[in-house]
Amino acid sequence: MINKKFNTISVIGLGYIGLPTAAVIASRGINVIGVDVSQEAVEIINQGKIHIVEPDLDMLVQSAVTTGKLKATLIPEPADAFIIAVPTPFKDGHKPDLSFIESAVKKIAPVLKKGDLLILESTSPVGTTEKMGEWMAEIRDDLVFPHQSSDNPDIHLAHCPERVLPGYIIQELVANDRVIGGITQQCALEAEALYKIFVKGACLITDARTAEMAKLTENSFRDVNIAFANELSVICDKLKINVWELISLANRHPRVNVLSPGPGVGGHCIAVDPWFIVDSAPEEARLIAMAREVNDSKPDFVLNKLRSIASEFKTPKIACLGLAFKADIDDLRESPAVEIVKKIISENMGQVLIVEPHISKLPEQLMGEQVELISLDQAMDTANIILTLTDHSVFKQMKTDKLKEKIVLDARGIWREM
Ligand code: SAJ
Repeated sequence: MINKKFNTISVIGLGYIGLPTAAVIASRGINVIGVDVSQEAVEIINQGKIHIVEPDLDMLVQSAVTTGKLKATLIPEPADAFIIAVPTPFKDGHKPDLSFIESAVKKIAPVLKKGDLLILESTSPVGTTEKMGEWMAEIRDDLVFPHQSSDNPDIHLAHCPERVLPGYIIQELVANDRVIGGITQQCALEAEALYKIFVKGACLITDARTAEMAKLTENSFRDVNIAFANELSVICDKLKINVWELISLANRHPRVNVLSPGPGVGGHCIAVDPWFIVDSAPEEARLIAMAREVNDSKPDFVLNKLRSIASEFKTPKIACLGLAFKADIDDLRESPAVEIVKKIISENMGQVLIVEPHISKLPEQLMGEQVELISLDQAMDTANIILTLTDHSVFKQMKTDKLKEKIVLDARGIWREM
C-alpha cells in the first residue's frame, strides 16, 4: 500500500451512495466537498439535514456539517480526489445512459490539477472508466491521463464500484470488501490509499475493466437467482404446489439455496445492471437476458391472478400491502408494487386501499378517487382481498386471525402456512 495524504475529497452526486460516502469520509476528519445538481439537496445538506431515508445517515450528516468537515455545492471546486457517484440508468432498448457520468466528468475537468485522483463508483458498463479518461483529455490537453502515459500520468483514474445494501448503507460502507480497479496499477494503489481511510473490509486490487464487470456480475448473479425462484413460483402455481414449502424443503439440501419469489424485481440496481452486460455481449448473454425477462414478467402474473379473484366481486375492496421495492425501506423507485397498483387502478378492478407504513402521502401517480392510503388495521377491517406486495416486518408480525375472512394473494409468501 502507498502512503498518500488527502486533505480534501470531493464527492459528485449526493444520493443514496454519494451522501453516505461523503459523510463517512468527513467523519474521519477530512474536508469533504459534496457536489449535486439539485439546489434543494444542496440546501438541505448544508442545514445538516438529509433528503433521503437511510438509518443513521441523519446523525452522521448533521455532525459532519456542524464540524465544518462537509459542505455541499452546485459547482465543483478543487480537491485532491474526486469520487463520482451519479446514476447510470438505461434508455430505450435497455442501452446504458452514461450522460450523468459524462456531465460530471466535464464539470470536474476545469478544476483538475496535476496529482489528482478520480474514482468512478457508479455501476457502469465495461470500458466506461477508460472513456472518462478520454473525455477529460479532450478538455484538458495540458494534463497527461493514464491512457496516454501509463508510467507517469498527471491524473490517476480508477473504478471502485459501490456494493452497499439500502437500509444497511452506513454499516456496509465500512465493513464490506471493495474491488478497486485502476487504469494502471499505480491508479489502483492511489485509490486503495483513499478507501483505507474508512474501509475496514479488504481492498482488492485489479484493473478497471475487471472491476466494472465484477459489479455487473454481482447484481446479475442475484437477478438470475431471483428469476429462478420466480419461475419456480409460476411452475408451482400451475402444478398446484406451495412454492414456499417446496423451497424450504429444497433448501435443506447442503448445497441448495433458492432465493424468494416475489411480485418482481425493483430498485435501481438489480433490474438495470444485467442489461449492461447484455448490451456489451448480446449474443453471448442469453441466460442473463432471459432472467431479466422472467423477473420483468412477474408483475403481470400477479395481476392475472388478481383479475380472476376480483372478478368474483362487484366492486371489491383490494388492500395492497406495501409499495416499497423491498422490505422495511421507503424507496418506491422501480417498485413492482407500484407498477401493479397502477394497473389495478387503471383497470378499475375495485376500490384500492394502500397500506405503506413507510410513507405519509401517496405518490402523485397513484392518487385517484378510488385510492386511499390507510393503516394496516383499517385494511384488515374493511378489505375483501388482501394482496401482499412487500414483505415489511410489520406485515410479517401482525396477527393473522382476520385473514381467515379474506381472500389472500400473498405474492411475498409472508404468511407461508396459509
Ligand atoms: N428480491 C426478491 N427475492 C429475493 C431477493 C430480492 O424478489 O430473494 C427482490 C427485492 O424485493 C427487490 C429486488 O429483488 O425488489 C432487489 O433487492 P435486493 O435486496 O436484492 O437488492 P438491492 O437492489 O437493494 O441492492 C443490490 C445489492 N446487490 C447484491 O446483493 C448483489 C447491493 O449489494 C448493491 O450495492 C445494490 O444492488 C447496488 O447498488 O447495486
